[in-house]
Amino acid sequence: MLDVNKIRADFPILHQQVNGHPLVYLDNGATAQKPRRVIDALVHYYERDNSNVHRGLHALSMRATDAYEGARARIAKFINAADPAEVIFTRGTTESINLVAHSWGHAHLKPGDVVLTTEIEHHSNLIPWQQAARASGATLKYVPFLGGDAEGGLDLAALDTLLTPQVKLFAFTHISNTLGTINPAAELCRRARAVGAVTVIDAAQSVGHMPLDVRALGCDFLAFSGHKMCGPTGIGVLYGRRALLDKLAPDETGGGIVVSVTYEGATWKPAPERFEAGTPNVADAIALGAACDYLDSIGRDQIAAHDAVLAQVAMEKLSTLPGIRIIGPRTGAARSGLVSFAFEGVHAHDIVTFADEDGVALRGGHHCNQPLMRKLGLTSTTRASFYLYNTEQEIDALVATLRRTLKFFIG
Ligand code: 7TS
Repeated sequence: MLDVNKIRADFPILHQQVNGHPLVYLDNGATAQKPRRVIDALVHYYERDNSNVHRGLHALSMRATDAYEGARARIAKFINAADPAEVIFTRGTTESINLVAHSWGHAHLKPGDVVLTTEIEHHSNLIPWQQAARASGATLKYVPFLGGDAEGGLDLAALDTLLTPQVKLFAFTHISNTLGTINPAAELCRRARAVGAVTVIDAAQSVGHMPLDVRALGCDFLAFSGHKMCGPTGIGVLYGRRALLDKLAPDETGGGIVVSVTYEGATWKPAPERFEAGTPNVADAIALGAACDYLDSIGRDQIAAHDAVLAQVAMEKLSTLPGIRIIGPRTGAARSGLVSFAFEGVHAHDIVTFADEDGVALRGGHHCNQPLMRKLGLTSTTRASFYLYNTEQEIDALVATLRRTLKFFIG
């Protein structure tokens, strides 16, 4: 069990009033708040060590380089990568997936090939594959999702026919940011590998919320963002298996990635430098390392259990509201700590605006899942997404504000 009161004390931002009410922050799927340890890491870096990395021989540059490379090693450990060189710093999940789609896609995809993804992806794990398929002449196919009690679960039986030797790459989300579905990622990787496909996992919603081990998952690439796991914005990671990375050309070129340059051309350093052209985001990378320390000091297995309890409590309490449609897997099914819902006749943006008046931060909209929304027969949902510092009392505040909103709109 998490000591939530103690955890809340670590997050300065949580102790404020919004519109005259204590802040109830339930928009963690969009971005998570930052503990003091992460904020301190940023301040420490800029007050003591700020310098460019990999270039200087002076004290500050060496300290900055050590801290930056130390953060890489820390993050490798956090996801159990075999080698820190398998951790490439990017701006976030979106940039990580684009890097694979551009570099890997350009080198490997050709007409007749199939790229497989799923119907429940965030646009960031959808549009890059549409573009890569278009550019190469490959075909993009989708694993459908189920309805009923398993709503939002992938149709694993359909994989039997979809996973053919023509499939060169299978990209799927670990956790859906709209449905809360937790996909059986290790099984998906195993089945993809059996037909020789490369796997890409979008771990944006999972890496800070549950134990994650890239070797146990058996994936080739895995993408995530620092800001959803208590780290800063503007920093993220692409994990790639070393054997694959060393065969890929960089997506972006410039300083820092070369062994030798002539007026005619250039040769690349190995990973990770090959993929980090220009001055990297040193401070945020270091603070992401601090976020790993923080989450491990709490325990991601404990965070996952806490998230799951809050999601179950939220679903039970929300289901007492008249006319609610809760989206995603039902009680007992694999579901993460987020709950999306909709009410006939009340727009999600109105719900979020009313909730804000009561100090409750929610998200309303299509959550960058437009094709999924259409399949669900919706234009938008309201989403409450939980994290380690949320409490059951905050779910009561959520239900209370929703009751007030429903009374206003429906009577
Ligand atoms: N993949 C998933 C599953 C996500 O939830 C998000 C962001 C991304 C990719 C993109 O991450 P970024 O850091 O590169 O932007 N999801 C959300 C959300 O649900 N609400 O705001 C952002």
